[in-house]
Amino acid sequence: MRKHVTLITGASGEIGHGLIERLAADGDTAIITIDLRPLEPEIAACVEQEYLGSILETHLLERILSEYEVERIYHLAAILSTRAEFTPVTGHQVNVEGTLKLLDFAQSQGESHGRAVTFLYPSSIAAYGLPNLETKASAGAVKEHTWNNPTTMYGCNKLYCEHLGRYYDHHYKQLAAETLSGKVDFRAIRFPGLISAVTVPSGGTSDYAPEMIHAAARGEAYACFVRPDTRIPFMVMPDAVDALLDLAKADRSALRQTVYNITAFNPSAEEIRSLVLEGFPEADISFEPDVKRQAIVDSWPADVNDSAARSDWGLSPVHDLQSGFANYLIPLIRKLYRS
Ligand code: AKB
Repeated sequence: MRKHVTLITGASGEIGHGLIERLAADGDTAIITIDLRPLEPEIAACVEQEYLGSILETHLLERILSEYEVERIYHLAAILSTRAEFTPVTGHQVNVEGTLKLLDFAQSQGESHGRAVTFLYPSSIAAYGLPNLETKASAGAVKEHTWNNPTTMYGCNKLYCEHLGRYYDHHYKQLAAETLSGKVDFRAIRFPGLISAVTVPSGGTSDYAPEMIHAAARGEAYACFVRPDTRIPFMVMPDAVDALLDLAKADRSALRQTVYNITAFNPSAEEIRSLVLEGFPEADISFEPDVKRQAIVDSWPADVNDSAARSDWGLSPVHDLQSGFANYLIPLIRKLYRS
């Protein structure tokens, strides 16, 4: 009898950190992880088995297939938008070929145990591409099927993998004599920029918000790489983790889409600076826009319409902008750097 488990790829990253803590606290499932980097010791203590390596290593997935019955996959491993622009082929390998391997792995698991494997896929606002600032201003809160013309390798990868997931779920080997689709229950969230009080991101383009806050708490000067008027959607990490867990638990029959926007607030970079200054009045934050990274953020929507997530599976973030800063970010970040 193979043990039933939840698999998390990219487990050492920002979302993985919060997700493992929450899943372990719920205690409903044993967790196995894959990442190139080892988990922090207190997170590692929450997991059944930690595999060190790349999702591209076939032998790792084969080992897991022989040892465990995977019921749910959170496929978090990815190369983010800024990093992928420096190494687009590696970005494609990890983001697309890696996801294809995981989808195929989920299909094999589903076929071997006869039930669908739930596959949670974090997509991104990077899947959108608005051509200029006038369009961005007039587009307002964009719906999932609009403006799907990403300008980054990462955005292209995310958009394509949403389609790959839909293919495995609904159309896999559609010409075969027997029906093989339906073994992967694919569910994707287009995440906004995420801000965690306990980890700092790397390689993304929405990183200016978390970098600004963490630099202020460390007493370091920060030059923000986008203009003060730059606006994209954001959410604090605990709400992002809740959203993943809520979508994972949702009744399949309630889901009318495979891909859902989510958001909690959409401040300008200047508004983020003001809130950081309320928490850390000594903070030294200036603006030195990087023209090329600015262009990427300008191509992302100022807001997204998440009404489908709210009505289909009850998305309901706890924190708005004020509460996110006052009740989560500022107090926890203060504690992080004081200890
Ligand atoms: C990035 O900046 O690449 C990510 C994202 C918005 O998906 N944080």
